[in-house]
Amino acid sequence: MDLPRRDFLKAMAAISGAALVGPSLLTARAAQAQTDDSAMTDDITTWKISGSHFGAIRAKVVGDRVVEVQPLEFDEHPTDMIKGIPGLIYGTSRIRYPMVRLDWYKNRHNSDTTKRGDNRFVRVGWDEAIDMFYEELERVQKDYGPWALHTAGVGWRSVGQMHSCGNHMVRAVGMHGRSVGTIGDYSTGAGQVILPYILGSTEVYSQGTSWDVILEESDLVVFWANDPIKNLQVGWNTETHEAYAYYAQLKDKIASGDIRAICVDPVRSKTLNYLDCEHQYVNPMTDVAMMLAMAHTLVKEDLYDKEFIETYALGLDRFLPYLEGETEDMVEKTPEWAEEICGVPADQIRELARLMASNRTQLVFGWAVQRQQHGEQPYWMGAILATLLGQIGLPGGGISYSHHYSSVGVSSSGAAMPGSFPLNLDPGRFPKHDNNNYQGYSNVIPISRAIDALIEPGKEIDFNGHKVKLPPYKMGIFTGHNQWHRHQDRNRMKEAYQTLETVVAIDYNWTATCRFADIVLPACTPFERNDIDAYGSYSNRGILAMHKLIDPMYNSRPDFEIFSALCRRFNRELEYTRGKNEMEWIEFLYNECVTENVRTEMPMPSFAEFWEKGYHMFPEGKPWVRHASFRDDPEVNALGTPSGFIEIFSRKIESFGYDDCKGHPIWMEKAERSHGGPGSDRFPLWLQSVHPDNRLHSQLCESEPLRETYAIQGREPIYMSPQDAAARGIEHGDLVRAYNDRGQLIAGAHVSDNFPPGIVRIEEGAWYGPTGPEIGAIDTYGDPNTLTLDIGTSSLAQAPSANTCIVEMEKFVGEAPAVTAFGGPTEVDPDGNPIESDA
Ligand SMILES: Nc1nc2c(c(=O)[nH]1)N[C@H]1C(S)=C(S)[C@@H](COP(=O)(O)OP(=O)(O)OC[C@H]3O[C@@H](n4cnc5c(=O)[nH]c(N)nc54)[C@H](O)[C@@H]3O)O[C@H]1N2
Ligand SMILES: Nc1nc2c(c(=O)[nH]1)N[C@H]1C(S)=C(S)[C@@H](COP(=O)(O)OP(=O)(O)OC[C@H]3O[C@@H](n4cnc5c(=O)[nH]c(N)nc54)[C@H](O)[C@@H]3O)O[C@H]1N2
Ligand SMILES: [Mo]
Repeated sequence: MDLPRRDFLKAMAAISGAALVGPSLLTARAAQAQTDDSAMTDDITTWKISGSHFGAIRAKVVGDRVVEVQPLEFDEHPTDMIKGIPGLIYGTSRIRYPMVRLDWYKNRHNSDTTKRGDNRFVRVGWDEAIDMFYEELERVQKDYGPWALHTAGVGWRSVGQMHSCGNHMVRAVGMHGRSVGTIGDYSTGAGQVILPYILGSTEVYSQGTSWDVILEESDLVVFWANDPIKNLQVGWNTETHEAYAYYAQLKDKIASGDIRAICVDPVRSKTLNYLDCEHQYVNPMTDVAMMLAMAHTLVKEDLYDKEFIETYALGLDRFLPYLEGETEDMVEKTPEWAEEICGVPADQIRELARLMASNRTQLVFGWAVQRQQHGEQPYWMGAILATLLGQIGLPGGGISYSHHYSSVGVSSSGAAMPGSFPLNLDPGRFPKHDNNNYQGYSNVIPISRAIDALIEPGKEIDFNGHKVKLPPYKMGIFTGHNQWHRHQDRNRMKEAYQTLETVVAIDYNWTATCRFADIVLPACTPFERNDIDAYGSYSNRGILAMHKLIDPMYNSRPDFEIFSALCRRFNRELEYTRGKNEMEWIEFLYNECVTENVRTEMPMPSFAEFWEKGYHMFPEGKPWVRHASFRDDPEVNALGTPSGFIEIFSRKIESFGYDDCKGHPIWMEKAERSHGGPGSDRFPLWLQSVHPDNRLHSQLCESEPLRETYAIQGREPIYMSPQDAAARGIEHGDLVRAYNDRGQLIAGAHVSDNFPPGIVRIEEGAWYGPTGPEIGAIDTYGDPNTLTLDIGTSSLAQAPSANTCIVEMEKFVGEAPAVTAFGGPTEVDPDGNPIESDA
C-alpha cells in the first residue's frame, strides 16, 4: 500500500519547519516556521535516544516529527554533523517508493543499458518489486550460476547491530544462492595487506597506545598524512568523541613547550590549525622518497638503534644496499636526492631525522597516503623508520596507523559489546541453489577491482601472492554503501555498467547508485526503527539503545523486512528471522552481551531497565602501550610476521616477484603526479579527495541545511591556493570547471591559505549529478570521483588509488547547468510519459 498523499504533504511541510538544526544553522525563515509548528497543540512531545556514526543523540519528537536533535549529555565534543540529521530524515532525496528503471521495466534483463542513468523510473508496489528481485535471482542462478551475481561489500551503512543492513542482504541472498563477494575495503586496502608481513597484524584497525601515555611520555608527536581533528568526528559504531579531550591536552602541552608536534602533510590541515603546531610540507605522493632520505641520515650519522634491530627486526642487510645506491636504481638515497622529488630541503630532512632520533617520538600515520598508487610503500617505509628509531613498544614511542579513527587511543573498558544480526547461514544449512561452480572465476575479488571485472572480463590479476580471475558478473546487489560515490572514475563505471543486466540498489536516499540501478528499494533510516549499538568502537564505553523516533516515512521499510519478504518467496523466511521480530532480536543481542559480561565481571541491568534508560556505561579501562608485550618478550609474544620479527625485508613478498611491490620499500614514480611528475605539463594540479569535514562520505550531503553551510553557488567546494586561483582568474565564490582526460565537473571555488600552489581538494562523498547518461557528461555538483584514477595500488593489495590524480581547472563561463544530483528520480508511466509525482 502506498502512503497516502496527506502523509507525504505533511512530511514535505516538515522539511522547512522541522529542519531545526540548531541556531547556528537556522535561517530566520526556518526559525519562524519552527515556531509555527511548535504552536501545534495536539501533538505529544517526547525526547528519545538514538545513535549514529556522528554520535549519540537525544531527539525531540513532536507527534510524528523529529524537530530537534541534541547530543547525548555524555558527549563533550559533539560534531555539528548531528545537526544534519533532520535534513537526513526529511531531505528531498529520500526514496519514497520501490522504483524500476523505465527500460528495465519494459524489457527486463534485455533492457537498453546505454539508458542507465537517465533517471527515468516507474513506481511499483512492494510485492511487485520483491517478485522482480526474486525472479532475477532465480534467472541468474539458473542461467549462469554463482559467478554471475555480485554482492558488493558493505560500506558505511548506519549504526545499529540488529539492522546492520549488509548482514541482512548477505544472509538472505546467501540463502538463495552463492555469489561473488569482495575482500578488503576502500579505507585501508593497501595498509591491511602489507602490514601483516611487516609488523604482524593489519595495525590499521588495532587499538593504539593510550593517549594518557602519549601525553605523559612523548616528546615529539608526528602526524603523518593525518587529520584526526577532522576525522574523529565519526566512528564505526556510535561515536563518543572521547579522544578530543586528549587533543585539547595535547594543544596545551604544545603551547607550553612540553611536547612538539609536527604535521607532515601537503596542506595545512584542520589538526594543524587546531593544535597550532609545526607544519612539514611535502610534495604529494612523495613521502617514500622523504622517508628513505631520513633513513639514510639515521644510518649515515649513526643515529639508528642497532641493539633494537638486532633483537627485534630482520633484513636491514638487504635494505641498506638500496639506500646506499648499490641495487635497483643504483642511486644513493641522500637528502639531496629526495629534495628533488619531495620538495623538502635536504637539511630539513636531516633535521627531522635527528629530531626524531633524539626524542621519544610517536609516529601517527593516517590512511590517505596508502590510498594512492604504491600505497603499500609509505606504510612499510614508516615501519622501517620507526624500527631504526628503536622505540616500537616503548610508552609514547613507535608507530601507530589508527589514532585518527573512532577514538583509538582512548583505553578500552574491556566489556563485551553486543553482537549483530547473523551474516551467514545457520550451521548445516545450504542455499536453495546449492551450486558452487564458479566456472574457473574467483568467488572473491578485491573490492576495488569490481569495475575491472566488467571492463576486462576473465582477466587474471595478481593479488597478495595469488591469482584472481575476474568474473564478468551480470547482476549486482548494492546496499549499505554508495558505489557511485566510493568508487573511482565515473565514466569508466558508466561504460562498465552497460554490461550489467540487472542492478538492485537498496538505500534510503536516491543516490547516484540508485540512478544507475534497475530495481530500487526504499529502506527506512536508522531513526525509523529500534536498534542497539556499541557506544565507542574501541573504548567499549557502553551500550546504547536506539529508540525508533518516528515510523518509516513514505513507503520505506527496515532492511530486515525487505529481506524477510525476499526469503518468503522461497520459503526460508522463518530460517532467516529465526522466528524473532525486531525487538526480540534486540533483546536477544543484549542478553547475549549480559552473559559475556559475566565473564568480564561487568554486571549489566535487565533488558527492560536498559531499554527504558537508553544506555548502559562501563568504567574506563587501563592505559596501554601498543607492541609493549613484543618488546618485553619477542620470543613469547612473537609478531604475526613469517619470522615473528619486524621485517625490514620480506622474503615472502619478494617471492611473489611483483615489479610494483618488491622485497623492501622502493621509491617508484607514479602513473601521474603533480609538481613536475608525469602528466603535470597538461594537468599541473594534484586533486586530493580527502574525507569530508561536514559529512560522512556521501551521507548528509543530501541534508540541505547542512549543505548550505559549505556549498558555493549550490556546488561542492573545490579548495585551492590563492596563487592557483589568481593564475586562472578565479575568485573565491566563482564556479570552476575541473577536468582531466577522465572527466569533468563543476565545483565552487574556495580559496584558502591552507593550500599551497599545485594542490586542490574536493572532499569525497559529493553526490554525482551528471547532465545525462552519456559517457563524458559533465558532473553538475562536484563529485571528485568523476576525475580520479581507477587502478590498483599494486599487484600486492590491488587497493584503490583515489589520491593519485591530477587535473586542470578553469573559471566556468556561461550558464552553468542546474545541479541534478539531488531530489530523486523522474517518475514516468510505463510508456515513458512523465507524470505529476511526489517520487
Ligand atoms: N575519491 C575518493 N573516494 C573514496 C575515498 C577517498 O578518500 N577519496 N574514501 C573511500 C573510503 S575510505 C570509504 S570507507 C568509502 C565510503 O563509501 P560508502 O561506504 O559507499 O559511503 P557512504 O556514503 O557512507 O555510503 C553508505 C550508503 O549506505 C546508505 N545507508 C545508510 N544506512 C542504511 C541502511 O540502514 N540501509 C540501507 N539499505 N542503506 C543505508 C547511505 O544512505 C549511503 O548511501 O569511500 C571511498 N571512496
Ligand atoms: N569527518 C569525517 N571523518 C571521517 C570520515 C568522513 O567521511 N568524515 N570517514 C572515516 C573513514 S571511512 C576513513 S577511511 C577515515 C579516513 O582517514 P584518512 O584516509 O587518514 O583521511 P583523509 O582525510 O583522506 O586524509 C588525511 C590527511 O592526509 C593528507 N594526505 C593525503 N595525501 C597525502 C600524501 O601523499 N602525503 C602526505 N604526507 N599527506 C597526504 C591529507 O592532506 C589529509 O590532511 O576517516 C574517517 N573519519
Ligand atoms: Mo573508509
